[in-house]
Formats: sequence, structure tokens, C-alpha cells
Amino acid sequence: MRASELLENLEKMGIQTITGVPDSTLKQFCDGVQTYQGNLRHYVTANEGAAVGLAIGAYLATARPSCVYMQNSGIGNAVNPLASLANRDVYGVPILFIVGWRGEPGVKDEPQHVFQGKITCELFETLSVPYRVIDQNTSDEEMDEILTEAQKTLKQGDQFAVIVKKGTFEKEEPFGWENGNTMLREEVLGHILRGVSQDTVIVSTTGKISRELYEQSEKIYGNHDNIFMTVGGMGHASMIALGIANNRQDKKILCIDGDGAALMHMGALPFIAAQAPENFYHVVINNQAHESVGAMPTGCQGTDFAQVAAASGYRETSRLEKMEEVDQIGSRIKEKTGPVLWEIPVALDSRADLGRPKESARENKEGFMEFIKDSEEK
Ligand SMILES: Cc1ncc(C[n+]2csc(CCOP(=O)(O)OP(=O)(O)O)c2C)c(N)n1
Repeated sequence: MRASELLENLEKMGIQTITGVPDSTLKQFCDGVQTYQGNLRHYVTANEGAAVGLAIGAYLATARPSCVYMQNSGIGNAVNPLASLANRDVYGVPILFIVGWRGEPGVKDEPQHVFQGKITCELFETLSVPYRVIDQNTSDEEMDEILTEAQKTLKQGDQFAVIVKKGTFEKEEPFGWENGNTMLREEVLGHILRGVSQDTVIVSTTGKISRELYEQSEKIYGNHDNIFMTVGGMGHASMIALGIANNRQDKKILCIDGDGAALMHMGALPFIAAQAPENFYHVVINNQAHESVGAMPTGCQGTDFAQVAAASGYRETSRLEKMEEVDQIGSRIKEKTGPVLWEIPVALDSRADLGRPKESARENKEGFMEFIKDSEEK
């Protein structure tokens, strides 16, 4: 199936707005959305619930349904506005969902996708959202049938979901763009690791940042026990780091975030600032994109995270544009009182042969908890 054909069909259904958060299963679809020549308005929102909000507003203004796309990990973010606003027992707002299915039962996937994958269809059943599953064998006629069924449901003011299996969409011309930055994310992470003392507790965000940190740490130190990888729960790394910081004031805690993840639950910044944890340090690796899932630009490319953190009340913030400045992070953590945030602009590149953690998520949790245990407890 070609993304452009599906998008044309959505337009024929009266859809004018398409909004969501990118996904790896939907990478080809997302590339197609970026390069689509038709008349759809496209927005990448900060999180999936925000996309539902935008869809509700667009409906109120135009009486037309919108399309909301997401990875199934994002269903949780969408549930609140869906159940308590869009549902027919409240306002009855039609929305067409396109959902990438990671962790489909029987298909090998990463630990963070297994349970979410298992409950994906059940969740839509619970939400009273009828759905159909498509894959690479879905024919044009079958797709027409599905969209006719969707159209009927939308006309009644209800929502409909199309759940997309891996490999459904044909390869598109990738949406090529540059962000103008030159430092490579993986090199920046290596430099941070070399600079910080090994007893620093690191909490890293969802996606390739954690995978690159893992590999760099294994390469430099032969272990990764001081790193907690937030493999799922995108956007929550900084609150996890805060939870550790408040309970272990004898340790320095460094959260390594992505711009897309920081945007997803941006309320964490003023909250962290209000708690004023003196042992909390925050890095935002900013490539203006969701690089891990295909490099679609975030919808907030101009955001200056250093300024946002400063306005939120962080004790100190700055933007580090040179590797020599990145090298100073370790000594600054020693000298400075938190919360401090450093924004680091990086290019869009990543290695094609980047690996994944070899241990199970539970093993990694246990190694990490052993690492942060009080030395007296050990
Ligand atoms: C709630 C949720 N939505 C979407 C995803 C899919 N996803 C995984 S990593 C990622 C991109 C993260 O972007 P950013 O934080 O900027 O880091 P980058 O990949 O650019 O280094 C996305 C969208 C997810 N895991 N969870």
C-alpha cells in the first residue's frame, strides 16, 4: 500500500487534518505524509493526547473528522481525551485513528512493546472504538471496504481505528531534511560518559539515545549498571530521575533526554524546578526531530529548551554547541548546584548497525538497583 493513495482516500472522505506522533512501524506512512502533495493540514503534536485535542477542535470548527496517527505505545496518552471528550457518551466526536502495531503477538519485538502489543486490540474494544487490522497483503478492494466501514462509523460521531502491522506500507522516498547541526549524537553521548564520574546515576530517554549510551558505556567502561534506560514511557525519564534524586541525595543524578521526549510531557520542567533538587542535572539532546523512529521533525522545532528551563526556574541553563563544552559537563556536575539543564544541538545521523540491550529489561533494572543501593546495604 502507498501512503499517498491512502492519504488521497482520506481526503475523499472529507478529512482535512492529519495529526499525530511518528512511529517506526508507520515510518513509510510518515514519510508519505511529509511529502504528500494534496491538501491535508499536517501537525506533529507533542503527544498523542494533544493530537486528539487538535482533532476535536478541528471537528468543532469544520464538522469534519480528522485523522490521528500514532504508535500503539501512544494509545495511553490518547485515552483521556478520547474517553472523556470524544466518546459518544460525552460529545461524540469522530476521529479516524491509524495505529502502528509494535509488539504484535508472535512477532519478535523489544520488551517495552510486548505487553502493549498484546493489549492493543483489547484496548480499542474497551474504548468502544471499532477497528480493522491491515498488513502488506491487504488489497486495494479490502482497504476501500475498510474505509467505507470507517466512514459509516465516523458519520455517527464515533471513532474508528486502522491498526497497521509491520511492513504494510511500501517504501517511500524518505523525507530528507537537515537541521543544520554538526555534532553527532552518539559522539556527544560518548563525550558526556567520559566526562562524568562513574558513580553518577544516569537516566536516559526512550529510543536511540538509550541504545547509543548503552553501547558507548559498554565500550568505554565494560558495563552500564549506572544507566537506567527509559525504554518505554516516552517523556517520563526526567520524572524518573527526579524520583531517584529526591530519594538519594548523596548521589548526582543526570537525566539524558531527547527534545521530542522532553516536549511530550513538558510539564515536568517547571515541576522539577519547583522541587529544586540540588543533585539533579538534565541534558536535552536536541535534533529537532523524532530521529529514533525515522527523523520526522517535531512540531516545535524552534523551541529553546535552555530558555524554557530557565523560565521554568532551573537554577542554571545553557546551550552547548561545541564538544569542548560537552566535555565540561562532568566537572560542572561536581561544582554546580542543581537543577541545571544543558541543551545540546546535534545532527540527524545515527548508525545503521546500532545494537540493542543484550540483557532483559528486568536484568537491567536489577543491575541498576544494585548499583544505586547504599554501600552499607550492599
Ligand atoms: C508514547 C510514545 N509515543 C511514540 C513513541 C515512539 N517513539 C519512540 S522514540 C521516539 C522519538 C524520540 O524523539 P526524541 O526524544 O527527540 O529523541 P531522538 O530519537 O530524536 O534522539 C518516538 C516517537 C513511543 N515510544 N511512545
